[in-house]
Amino acid sequence: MLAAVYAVVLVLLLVAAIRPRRRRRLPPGPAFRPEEPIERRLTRGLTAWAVGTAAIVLTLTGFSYAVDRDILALGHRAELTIEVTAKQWWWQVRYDDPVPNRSFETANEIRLPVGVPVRVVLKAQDVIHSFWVPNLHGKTDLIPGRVNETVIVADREGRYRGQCAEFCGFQHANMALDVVAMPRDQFEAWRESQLAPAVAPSDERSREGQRVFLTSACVMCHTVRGTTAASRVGPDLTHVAARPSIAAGTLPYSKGNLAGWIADPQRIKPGSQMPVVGLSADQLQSVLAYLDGLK
Ligand code: HEC
Ligand SMILES: [Cu+2]
Repeated sequence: MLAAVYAVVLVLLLVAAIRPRRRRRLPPGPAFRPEEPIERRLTRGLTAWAVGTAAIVLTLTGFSYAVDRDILALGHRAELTIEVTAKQWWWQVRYDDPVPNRSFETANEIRLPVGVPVRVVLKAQDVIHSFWVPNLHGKTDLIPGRVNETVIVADREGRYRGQCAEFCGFQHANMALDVVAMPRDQFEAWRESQLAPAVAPSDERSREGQRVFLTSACVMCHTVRGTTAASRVGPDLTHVAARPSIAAGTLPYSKGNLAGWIADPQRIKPGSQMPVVGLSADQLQSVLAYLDGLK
């Protein structure tokens, strides 16, 4: 429709550009008043023009209203609510459930069942961020002290990349989000696995790693459900080894990348809110064995 309007405007412009040449053939001399028939034609033409313009604007308003209603209705059909809290520079993701002990938290990843509308509640802890998964929806800001909402539906299975779309400081570019749309049953299985507390370490090395984790600075900032670690400064690590990436999409998940991150987060993401914790090489290996088991 807009293309048609554009084409009509261009044609009229062209006509206006060509016409004066014809006019030159008229007898010279000033015309104080157009003759009666010309005047009547002009009036009729202008009236038609005004009515046409009004009709087009009203039609477009109608379309816009219908689409907005559809989007709103989508929100009422939402079966799932996810609360996303943006922080410098990572995403805290909470899956809410009417039954409180069926809620859980993860970080930097959102999993959704395909074709199901999901309500996303957006908050920010420090500065303004913007939630943006280009293939799923438009940008919505996350503003400290305010709660915004958006509804997303993934029509096709697959992985979508999200990215903070509002400059939020030094590591703004390293604030990405993995969105994974999966079939309903796979999603439910994932949800059950996330609800479970962390698996207990099974060998000597990981047990030592857990001991180091729970007695060093890590415990001041991270949660591992099922242990005494229950701080919420950094991401929940209960199932960290099952995530596609670490540090908000900065590195794909692997034991090697995890080692690099824990040994020196400031080299990988300068300015990030995780400090270098002085661990010996042996302690680092144990912590790695422990975290890599948190599937
Ligand atoms: C002062 C708080 C603090 C301390 C202490 C701390 N962390 Fe972190 N940690 C964070 C924050 C904040 C992030 C998120 C950083 C980012 O992505 O910008 C993080 C991220 C991580 C991640 C990546 C998680 C993910 O899903 O992206 C791992 C793994 C991790 N920390 C392990 C540890 C370990 C092991 C220790 C102890 C040796 C530790 N942290 C100590 C605050 C802390
Ligand atoms: Cu941000």
